[in-house]
Amino acid sequence: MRILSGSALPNIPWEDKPADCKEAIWRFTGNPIIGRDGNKRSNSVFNSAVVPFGDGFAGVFRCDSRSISMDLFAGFSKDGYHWEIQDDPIQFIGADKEIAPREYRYDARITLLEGKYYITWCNGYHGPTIGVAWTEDFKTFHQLENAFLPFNRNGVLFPRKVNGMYMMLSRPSDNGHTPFGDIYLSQSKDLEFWGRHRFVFSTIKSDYSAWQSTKVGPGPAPIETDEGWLLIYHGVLTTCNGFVYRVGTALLDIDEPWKVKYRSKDYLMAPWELYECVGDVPNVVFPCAALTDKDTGRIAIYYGCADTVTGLAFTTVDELVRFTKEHSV
Ligand code: BMA
Repeated sequence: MRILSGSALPNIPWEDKPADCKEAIWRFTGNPIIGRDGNKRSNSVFNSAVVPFGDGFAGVFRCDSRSISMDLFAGFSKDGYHWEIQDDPIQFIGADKEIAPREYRYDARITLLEGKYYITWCNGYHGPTIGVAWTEDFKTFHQLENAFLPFNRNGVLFPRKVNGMYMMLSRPSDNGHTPFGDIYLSQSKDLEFWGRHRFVFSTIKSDYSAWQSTKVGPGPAPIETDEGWLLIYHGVLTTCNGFVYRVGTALLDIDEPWKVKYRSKDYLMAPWELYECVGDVPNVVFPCAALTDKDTGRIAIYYGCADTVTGLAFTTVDELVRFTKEHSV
């Protein structure tokens, strides 16, 4: 199985799978890689996105402040493990004055598309919607129109046009801690006007695959493979103690990515480690970024842990594709 998107990334953060590990995804032994005090005023650093940049890496980080305001901060790393996150939030420029004022910003994804890094995030505008911006240097961020009406979360762009259209996955929601949520795909000719909305997949309302029975939402930018678009997503179960967030995968058709070829019945990753089970919101693993190395098929996943700290985990295209096909719903 081969990764077709992106390029070779010989410096991808990496640890081999431990000999006794039975999982398709294994955690970095030094987790969490970013603690809750990742910048000057942070209460927590989680649900963040990173990409290769220059001879290292850059990212857009969700840092909730000590007044508990949610905002996005640029960060840089030489090795993908050690991050310098700026103390001041990103100032987006160029937005129409109607949508420019900041309400809140969180849970960014980054997609390298036609030579620019596009940031999509949950953007407050009379309720949560999907903000869109681009940067070339992680210094100046140009904000475009919000993609959708409120309420929506978890917008993520595909890394190329498909059939001449830009494509975005998202999860329409409500104005609170949404107790529902299915994944949809929307299309655009210009990254401003979005339409041709297509249903992708929903929750599974039975104990057949209960970990994804309350809501599902797209995670990192889809990875193009020779078996289809590989989507890493989160699935949520409602328990008597609140929501539990786990990780699943799906393979979407290359030319019609709203068509699901395979989708994991069993989760691939769940809150098992203490830093995932204990924090400001317990029992959350929430993937927002995946680095890929085209040459080796290696994948490094960055994920939020218990809405408090940031973790790193490893897998390969072979592991994810095989698991998704062998454990498909
Ligand atoms: C979701 C989002 C995420 C968060 C998760 C668990 O609705 O707000 O940012 O990680 O809830 O609290």
